[in-house]
Amino acid sequence: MQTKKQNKRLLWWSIPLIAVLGITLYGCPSQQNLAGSSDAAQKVYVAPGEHDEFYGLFSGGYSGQLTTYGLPSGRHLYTIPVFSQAPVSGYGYSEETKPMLQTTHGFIPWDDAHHPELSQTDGVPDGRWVFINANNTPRVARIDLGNFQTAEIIEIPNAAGNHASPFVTVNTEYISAATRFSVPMDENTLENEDVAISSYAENFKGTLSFIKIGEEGEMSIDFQILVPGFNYDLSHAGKGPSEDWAFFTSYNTEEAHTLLEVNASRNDKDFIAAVNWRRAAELVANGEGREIPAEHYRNYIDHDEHRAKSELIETVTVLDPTENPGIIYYLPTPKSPHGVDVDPSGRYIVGGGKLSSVLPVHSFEKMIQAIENEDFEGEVDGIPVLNYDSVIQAEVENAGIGTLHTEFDGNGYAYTTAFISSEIVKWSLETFEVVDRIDTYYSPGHLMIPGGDSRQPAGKYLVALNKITKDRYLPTGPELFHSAQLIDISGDKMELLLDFPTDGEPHYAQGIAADIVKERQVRFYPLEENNHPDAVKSEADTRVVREGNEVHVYMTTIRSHFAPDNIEGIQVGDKVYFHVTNLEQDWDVPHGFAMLGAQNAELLVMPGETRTLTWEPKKVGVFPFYCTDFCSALHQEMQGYVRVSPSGSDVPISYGTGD
Ligand code: RUQ
Ligand code: CUA
Repeated sequence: MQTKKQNKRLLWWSIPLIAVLGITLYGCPSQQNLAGSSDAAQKVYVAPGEHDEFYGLFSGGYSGQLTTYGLPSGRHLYTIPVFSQAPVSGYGYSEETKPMLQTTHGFIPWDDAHHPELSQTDGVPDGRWVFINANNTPRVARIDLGNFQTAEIIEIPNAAGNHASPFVTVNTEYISAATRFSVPMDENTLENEDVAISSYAENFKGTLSFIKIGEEGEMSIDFQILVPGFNYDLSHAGKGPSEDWAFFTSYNTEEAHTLLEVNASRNDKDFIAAVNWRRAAELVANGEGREIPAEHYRNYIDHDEHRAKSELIETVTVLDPTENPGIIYYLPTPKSPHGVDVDPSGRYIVGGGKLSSVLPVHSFEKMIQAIENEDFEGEVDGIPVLNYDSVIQAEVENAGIGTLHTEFDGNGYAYTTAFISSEIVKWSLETFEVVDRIDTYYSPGHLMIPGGDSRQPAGKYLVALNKITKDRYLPTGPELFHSAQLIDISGDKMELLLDFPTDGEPHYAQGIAADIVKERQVRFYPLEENNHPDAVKSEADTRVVREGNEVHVYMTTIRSHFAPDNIEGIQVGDKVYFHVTNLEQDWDVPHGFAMLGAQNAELLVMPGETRTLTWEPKKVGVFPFYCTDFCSALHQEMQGYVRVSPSGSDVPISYGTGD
């Protein structure tokens, strides 16, 4: 009953696991589709013209974007460009959006985005913003759910591989963001250093960052906590009784620097770091901590000018736990834990026991007791390690192999993904016993229940986000989209309803009732509020201006023409800026702009907005431009020409429409 795919998985993960734990595989799903009682189709059917009940916000993984689906239908609604350039809209290509991708490493057109996280009020998703991390060049983005656009990106200094990120505290006071990779850090400045990699154990350190969120969502790094040179994997803030705390999994407490697959799997237990963020924040507010140089960019949309701006911030404040006891404790957790999830009551902290035969559940109450009793089994770099037996509430048995992530239904049950045994396991938060399991196709990473990491889950659907697709859909060559599987969790038995391909690699996702988000949608931008310095508000103001070898074309669009549509006097060697303002004041009427030979992408200009495309003509001739978005019956007529003369030519600048 073992399939090819499972053999592949056996090769790369199960062998060390089995060697270590001496367990055998069980619960392999068969290849056949078990979906569906006869009413599965009924349950996911959203009639034409009807809307879905939930928005699903899925990370794009290595696409660097965030994708939006309707649930339960699985309809792909929209892709939000975040960390990667998006030729489809000109995001990251237009002059207005390029600053969003600015970093201290220069302009970065790509990243690996893992974990979307909705803003919360009182521990419940509120539909204002969704945050998402960039793993590769550490950053966190904030997306405004009023217009589904990236509003801000902040870079995280003293970090490498921003994976345990971005998880919100109950009132979105902070977002946590921990480094995945530790890196060498100068003792005083924390600057990355030129040292031998073999000096890992002495020189490498990690940081846990806390990003403060302002009233309007503005992000700033309030402080970083210096931690030992482990790998930090995931995070979640507490809620209810535990709301002042945030929890981070770590692995590689062995501090290995090569062949981690083996060398970081030696210790029986690694740690969940429990951080009292409230206390740390108070310390920082009272002047504790050290301000050190740490250049990082904050890029944000200037809402007045409708364009992104970059600001370089020069320092951060760092807290050293050895000088500030009481801000961090370690909960020993078997064995290279991955996810860390806090149940809706805030009482239990579940570690994803990636290489463990049991799923460990810590008790927050016991943790506080142990801290008060100084019930420590040791310390690491001045951080107390709590006694495992004193803090553990339960070890869930038989929870599958390769358990990664857990979400909750709000009805007393938890659901955990098991990567190796390819299943989702439902267990009780009262008895800590498994009550149901369902096969997934195949190898789930994260799972998502709308609100499932909050105080108020909507325990109706669960989405499994699977890493391996194989035979699920029509084959598309060597690469297949990852799959999402929608499971009904409203009854005693989980039931597979639907299976749909996703874009990129949807690590994590968030879901929210559609009503919360859909009422707040921007339909167009009022022209009179467009204070972009290069905007033109009427065709009468359109013009072409030469400034040395720069030429600025101030252009408008309205169904179905450009003004101006014929431009002469451009020369090879010029740098031409097309500042295109879309005069439409109506929902869903963008115009596009594409110029033959432009070495970037199109512009897609929303009603009332201004976008700028830069073009450096290389050849003499007459070149067309046109609208790329089918905007009216006469869309094909929406075009124009630019005449390019040799450098130094005496053809004067001239332009016009309709003569
Ligand atoms: S991680 S499953 Cu960022 Cu678990 Cu992907
Ligand atoms: Cu404007 Cu097509």
